[in-house]
Amino acid sequence: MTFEQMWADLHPVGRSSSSGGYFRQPFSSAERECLAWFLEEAHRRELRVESDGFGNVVAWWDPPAPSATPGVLTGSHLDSVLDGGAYDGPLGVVSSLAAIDLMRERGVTPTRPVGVGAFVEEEGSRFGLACLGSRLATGVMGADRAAALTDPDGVRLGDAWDAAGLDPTTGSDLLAGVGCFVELHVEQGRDLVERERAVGAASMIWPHGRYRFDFTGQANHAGTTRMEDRVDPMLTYAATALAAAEQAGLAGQRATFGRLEVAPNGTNAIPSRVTAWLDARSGTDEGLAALLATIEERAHDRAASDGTSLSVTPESVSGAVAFDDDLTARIVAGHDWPVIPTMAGHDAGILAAAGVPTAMLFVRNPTGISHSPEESAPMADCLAGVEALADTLERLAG
Ligand code: HGY
Ligand code: MN
Ligand code: MN
Repeated sequence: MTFEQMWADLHPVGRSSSSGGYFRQPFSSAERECLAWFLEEAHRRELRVESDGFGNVVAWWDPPAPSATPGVLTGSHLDSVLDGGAYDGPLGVVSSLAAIDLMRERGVTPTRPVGVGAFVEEEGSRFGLACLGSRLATGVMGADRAAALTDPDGVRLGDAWDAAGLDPTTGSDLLAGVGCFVELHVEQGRDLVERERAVGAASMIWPHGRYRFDFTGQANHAGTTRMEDRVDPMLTYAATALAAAEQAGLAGQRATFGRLEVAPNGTNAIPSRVTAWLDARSGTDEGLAALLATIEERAHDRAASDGTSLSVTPESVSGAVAFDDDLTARIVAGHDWPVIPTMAGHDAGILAAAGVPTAMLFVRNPTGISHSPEESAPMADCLAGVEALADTLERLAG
């Protein structure tokens, strides 16, 4: 099964016929189909499959004789954002399987286990918390807190686990035998394009967070309420979104309101409530804290003049992550792969923060577009990524 064949097999799964984007939310039929595909490919390669009570899976290629050295984990995730691209996540999983095939063709025998992982709900597109599977597997998030998370339809994660036949009380042992992690990912910017390189490695992940802004006002008639009599939370939200973009732009940071809920959501009514989620990112932890403080201050100022009220709740905040310098140096030695920062979050960041020596490889994305149906990577660059990953795994486990 070549990379191209595996890619073609996954291509239709969860793909919208109107946008061409992907809807592979955790525990949806599309995401379960991706997982079934993964298990089948693991089986075809006679890999030993381990799973945990949360939905994470690792397929191991074991050395012929048991090894005392902990394994090398690779892989990524199979879920997508809403209407996402084909590459964010699956590229790392498919490339990992193809890299094992390539190593076998090269006659490599592993001296320590090599695992291909698929972490569940990396995007937080259903239950709101990014890197949920890796947070649970590392223990930085407890199963009880996670079980209470709800999706936009009010379904609890605990019930979604039940429906998927998972038992979260069994916890996770998946990372017990992991000595290091290397995640391959499509690049989500144009750094490699500008450097004219097909493959790069990661230096660090920017600090980032998700914050819920609840704006409350007074529902009223859109026609009969004079403009000066309104208590309109939409205006407070709108001014906050503009202030966030302005502030992030001034400081070379990122601020995005990409999700909104409006009550009652009627064309001819002033809303009673607007809930908006801010995704904020910055090069330093202090920068992120300052960005959030400024946005909150501007939001409160505007709320005071609109007569609305506002509360801000952090839903997940991840500090700066520096990848393992020694591991990265070992991987890039002798190659022309630049080492670049990323502003995107990854399971690799969670494992790195939990003390697992971790590195990342990126594959060039010609437009830099990601979290969109337009996300892409040329086949030649994907195959260069497979080779880079096979070289890396061979160096670490050959
Ligand atoms: O949102 C992110 O940064 C990542 O792609 N999950
Ligand atoms: Mn993503
Ligand atoms: Mn990803």
